[in-house]
Amino acid sequence: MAETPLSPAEFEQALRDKGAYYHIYHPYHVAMYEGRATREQIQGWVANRFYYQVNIPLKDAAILANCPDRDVRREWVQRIIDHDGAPGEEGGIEAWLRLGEAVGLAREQMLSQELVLPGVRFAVDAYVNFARRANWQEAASSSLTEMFAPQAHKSRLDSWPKHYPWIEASGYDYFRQRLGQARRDVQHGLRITLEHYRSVESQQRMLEILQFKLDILWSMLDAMSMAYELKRPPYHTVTNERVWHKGLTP
Ligand code: AHQ
Repeated sequence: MAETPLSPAEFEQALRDKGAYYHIYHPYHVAMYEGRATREQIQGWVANRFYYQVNIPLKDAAILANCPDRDVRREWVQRIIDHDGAPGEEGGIEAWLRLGEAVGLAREQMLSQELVLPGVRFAVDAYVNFARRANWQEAASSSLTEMFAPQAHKSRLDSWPKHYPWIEASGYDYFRQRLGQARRDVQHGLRITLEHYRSVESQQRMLEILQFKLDILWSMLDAMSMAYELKRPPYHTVTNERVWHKGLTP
């Protein structure tokens, strides 16, 4: 371990270097980008990522609940509004539902979460539960995988229309609106992070936290690979039915 802490610029670079493990390099994501994904694999990705999207506001509300700093809260709260939509506005979750319809999924099927794979649910729940029990700075900094997200959204906007003409163009609104929101959110997340982690130990811990979040994103695609590429959804040796649990929310 280094003897002296990294400077803010060095620490930011160390965080950005973690981009090498971002989920855009996962074979499932590469197949979607290169036009090799089937309709079922695209639909599976949209239906499973919906569970991630509807949990982002819960994750951000957990951060707000643990954060005593009004100035941080008044900026962080925008993330919930972006996803849930201000009164009279659509918001990201609704835009994701439209992405679902654009790839041929019914709203009710998305909202029912019947397609959400156990591995995806466990990964997303791990993120929300981390945000509930970690201190607000650590939970806030775990959002910084979004440093790499604009590249992901842009790659979909660049490649999907030409590879998947069957997807209605209206479905792409979410990726377009998220481009600007992600860049703004990363600026705030970075300010909090570069301010908070000043010691060698805490900087090492932040790199672990970022790897934890990268693992969440990678594991979600691993579960989808098993189900939609390898044709080995949970219990496939026992039944063709979807028998896995749909969440234990009280
Ligand atoms: O659409 C995404 C989103 O709203 C968020 C919020 C943020 C967070 O708080 O952790 N992370 C995130 C991400 C979104 N999209 C992912 C993608 O690949 O489409 C990327 C993901 C992230 O990098 O964490």
